[in-house]
Amino acid sequence: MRRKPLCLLFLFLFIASCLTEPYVPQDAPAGSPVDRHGQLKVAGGTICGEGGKPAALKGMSTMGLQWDAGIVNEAAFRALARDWKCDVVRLALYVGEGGYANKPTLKSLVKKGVELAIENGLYVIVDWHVLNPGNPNDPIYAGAESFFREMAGTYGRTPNIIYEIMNEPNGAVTWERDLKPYAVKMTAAIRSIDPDNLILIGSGAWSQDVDVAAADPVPGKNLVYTVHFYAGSHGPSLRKKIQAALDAGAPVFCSEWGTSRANGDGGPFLELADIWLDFLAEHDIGWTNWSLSVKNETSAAFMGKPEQVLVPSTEGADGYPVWTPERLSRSGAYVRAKLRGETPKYE
Ligand code: IDC
Repeated sequence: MRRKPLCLLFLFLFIASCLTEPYVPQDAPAGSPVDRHGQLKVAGGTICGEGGKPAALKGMSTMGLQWDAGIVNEAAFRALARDWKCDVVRLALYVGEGGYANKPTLKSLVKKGVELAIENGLYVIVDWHVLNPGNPNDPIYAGAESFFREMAGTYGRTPNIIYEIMNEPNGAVTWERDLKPYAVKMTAAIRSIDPDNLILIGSGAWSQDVDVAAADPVPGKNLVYTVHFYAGSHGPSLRKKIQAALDAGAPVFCSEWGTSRANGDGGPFLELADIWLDFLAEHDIGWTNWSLSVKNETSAAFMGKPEQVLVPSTEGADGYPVWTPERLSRSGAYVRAKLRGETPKYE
């Protein structure tokens, strides 16, 4: 008798999961990144578009959505697509530090971000922002599998979505014992629903141990290893690790980098950023820059009060929203120029 309520609960959960509506894919706007590259895949150790040509996607990452939620708005995504010429936006869903574990409603913000990206023909990285604590197997991250199952079930039929299963593992974790088993579990869960969209996989030491991961890869297709750098803190020795990963045949994507030091502040170190971006371009490695934020730190792309900045209100020449130059930090102006293929100002 006692079991009855439990059975009913399971029945209810089963029916509810069957009712999760998949998002109806729509045609990407003509000329948009998704229109041009189509369904991404890994070929010859590189991320490629549907036609088999390398697709080094570039774009911006949000700040932790629990802090700068306001950036997920229609005008901002239009400005990022049209004026900043982004190919991709990364949605940073912190789990700790007041993120998803405390605030499950952030999931609807992620969905809004994914849908705004789709409407603008952008790729979109759903980043499970493992940071504090540093082990993705920590109980605080217990919701990972159901989160990604839901994302894959809802958006897996679109070519836009890219799953990033762990931002930056760190501390006392090893690839073999902690990270690879987690990646095997998560990729299996996603692949049981979405057979082909890219899955980004972090590594130890804040996603710098890309060489370690590449030497003992996760089985499966369209799996990509992430590397993160901050121009004021990381240089030749990290590039050497990336080179080793590439030499081992692993595809690499830089899902987070900043013009600052690794703490998000200091600098900006724009000449050092140039060296990094040239290196990435040489190897067809795409990137998303940290971050779409108004926080008073060098890596933040904007300046001013959140309510002034996060929704760009000025109409661009062709009627589209843009951020006016005084809203951009030195980092923001530099990265926008790089995204547009222009020569940035360094002062
Ligand atoms: C930083 C933010 C900072 C915030 C901090 C909290 O810039 O405002 O107080 O997180 O954890 C990373 C992380 C990314 C960091 C960023 C800069 O992925 O979350 O953001 N960084 O420190 N790895 C290396 C640097």
